[in-house]
Amino acid sequence: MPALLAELIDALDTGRLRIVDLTQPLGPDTPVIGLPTQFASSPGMSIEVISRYDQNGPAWYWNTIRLGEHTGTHFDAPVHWITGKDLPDNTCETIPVRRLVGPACVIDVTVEVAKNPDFLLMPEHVAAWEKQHGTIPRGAWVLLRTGWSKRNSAREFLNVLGDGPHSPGFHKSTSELLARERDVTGVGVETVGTDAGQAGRFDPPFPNHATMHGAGKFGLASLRNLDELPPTGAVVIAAPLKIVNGSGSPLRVLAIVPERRKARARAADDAGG
Ligand code: 23J
Ligand code: MN
Repeated sequence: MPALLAELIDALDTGRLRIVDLTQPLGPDTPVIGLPTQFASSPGMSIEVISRYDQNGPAWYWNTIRLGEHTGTHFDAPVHWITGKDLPDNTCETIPVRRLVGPACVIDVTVEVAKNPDFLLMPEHVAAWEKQHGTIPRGAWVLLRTGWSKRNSAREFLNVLGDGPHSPGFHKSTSELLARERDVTGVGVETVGTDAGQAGRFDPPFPNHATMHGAGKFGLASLRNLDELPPTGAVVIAAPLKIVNGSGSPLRVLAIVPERRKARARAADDAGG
């Protein structure tokens, strides 16, 4: 094996690197987005046994699943939005796989979102983050850490009030900055979609979808465990199913994270000179 890959495997074996699962469990209880009633809705997931070591298959167990492409932890391809419909390589099956792996930039707005569930990330927040952590590199996955995935019930997670859902997202100008000036690979969020809950009322509606997908960028929704990632230094692998003409797909999102060295090991090294 090439030394570089051997070192990767050794680092995973010894705990110098760790894999963090950024994925929600996927099942019939997985919450799906609710849209205004004039639009078709996404079905929740259903799962039905084909056979389970029984007369339908004496030695095997398997299921049939049915679900919308945008269910649970999922990927948004550029063709998902009308703004991205004519771009090259805009579907799940045509996206070059190199684009599915990239450095993570994690912007923590947990405190702001705790005070305001309709919080929108502004360019000023990105500027403040970059002052501390450096410029967001081309090809980065920008992950918005809101704490939203700690909302365990569907009711709290979707947070639908009399006037529709309330959850955080991006201001249009921030999506433009990330897509056009930083040339990110995409954005990832802990909420059910990459736009804020109230974004159906924004101009244009769902501006993060419109901007990101119009620029050929991707989305990741319903992520969790972002609090286990450092602001920079992790690598995200987000590979959707290769659905022909697919607009998106449920997927397993993994992050490779450098493990902060235990204080004890560091002290021993320091003592040893
Ligand atoms: C369709 C319409 C609006 C939205 C969405 C889908 C999503 O969030 C999605 O899953 O892409 S906001
Ligand atoms: Mn989606």
